Amino acid sequence: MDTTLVLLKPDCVAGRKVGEVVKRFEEAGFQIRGAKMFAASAELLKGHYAHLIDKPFFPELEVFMQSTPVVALALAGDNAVERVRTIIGPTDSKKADKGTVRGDFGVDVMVNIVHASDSNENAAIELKRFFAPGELFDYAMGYRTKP
Ligand code: DAT
Ligand code: MG
Repeated sequence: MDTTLVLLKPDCVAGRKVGEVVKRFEEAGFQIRGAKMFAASAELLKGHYAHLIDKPFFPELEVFMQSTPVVALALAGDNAVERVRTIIGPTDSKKADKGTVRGDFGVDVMVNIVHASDSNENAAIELKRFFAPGELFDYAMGYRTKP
């Protein structure tokens, strides 16, 4: 079991797709270990998008990412990084297949509904960036649930 970091971006929140996107992850078998809504600070975004700071689109990305609060999720499952990236589809929503999150709900390369970690190494870094240790849960699942 691995854990990956997902961010539901402002177009997801403003477009009221949070439930639909979380539903897809849960139906794929992922367990939520952490969830929180917050306003992304400029400092946080500079860390999260450090590899993009010099790109011409970075100022616009920063404005977009601060246009509503965002929702961070820590999702656990087998091969979580790769499987979550498959569920969301490629970065450019216009190139994403129907049936993927970005293909169904994204607009373009920036307005693309969701972020997900791209490696286990980055997942560990990003989980630390968005969740304090006490905000990530490991819990038993022994209680009966409806199948
Ligand atoms: P991904 O989110 O699929 O991991 P990435 O790490 O290459 O993609 O880029 C991070 C985010 O930066 C992406 O979700 C949206 C934004 N972005 C990337 N390329 C862009 C571009 N050409 N124009 C505008 N925003 C872009
Ligand atoms: Mg990325």
